[in-house]
Amino acid sequence: MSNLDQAVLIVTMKEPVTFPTFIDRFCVAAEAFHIPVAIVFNKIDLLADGDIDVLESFASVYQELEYPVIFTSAEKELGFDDLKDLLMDKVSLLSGHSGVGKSTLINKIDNNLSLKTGEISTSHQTGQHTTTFAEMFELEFGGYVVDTPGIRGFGIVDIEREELAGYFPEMRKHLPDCKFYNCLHISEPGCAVKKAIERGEVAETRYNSYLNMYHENEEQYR
Ligand SMILES: Nc1nc2c(ncn2[C@@H]2O[C@H](COP(=O)(O)OP(=O)(O)OP(=O)(O)O)[C@@H](O)[C@H]2O)c(=O)[nH]1
Ligand SMILES: [Mg+2]
Ligand SMILES: [Zn+2]
Repeated sequence: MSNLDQAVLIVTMKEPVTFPTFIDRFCVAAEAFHIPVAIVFNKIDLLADGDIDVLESFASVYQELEYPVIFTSAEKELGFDDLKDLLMDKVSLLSGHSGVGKSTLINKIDNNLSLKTGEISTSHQTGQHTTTFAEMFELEFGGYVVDTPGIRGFGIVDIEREELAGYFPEMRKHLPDCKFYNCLHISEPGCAVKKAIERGEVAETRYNSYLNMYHENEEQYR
């Protein structure tokens, strides 16, 4: 087996909902392991025009971070050229919550494959954990994908509080400018990360994810 070239996170705004914090946790974990991340927004057929605008502005945060971002609908077969370009001749791990359409996307971009897929539960609008173990498949157009079971949530990521901001690339570049070398970017004076947020160079949603992970780690140390 070859090494992994990239981790492709499949996310959906609806059925099921993928929250920004989840995306950022995934990005941080991948940064920690030095695995390149790409983000696929699937099920765009479920979105009304207004939702598409919201999605595009949300997705631009990740595009600015230079993560490849693509938009797909497995249902309507949209964005497949971009998806094939992303996966071609690479070894990719496909990841994301249950029900976002990981297995369906693989089936649809390679007609030789017929992985098991499952309906979304109508009561909870979530997937039903159809894929139960990770498995690698060769793609007819070149490359390999690893289909994986849906991630329920991340446990505590094993990163020291002092190092956490370093795994957010847009925060990382401001760290040398914080007044205190041990700044945690919470309420310290002269914090360069906070200033970057005010200038719009660090997205609020990303900083919220930082805080969320920071506080979770803090509880762990108590
Ligand atoms: N409307 C719509 N439905 C989709 C799309 N992609 C997948 N689905 C549906 O979503 C449901 C779940 O798809 P799966 O491919 O089983 O999802 P999964 O991510 O592999 O889920 P797990 O194996 O449980 O982790 C199925 O009913 C698919 O038909 C899409 O782009 N649009
Ligand atoms: Mg699956
Ligand atoms: Zn700071």
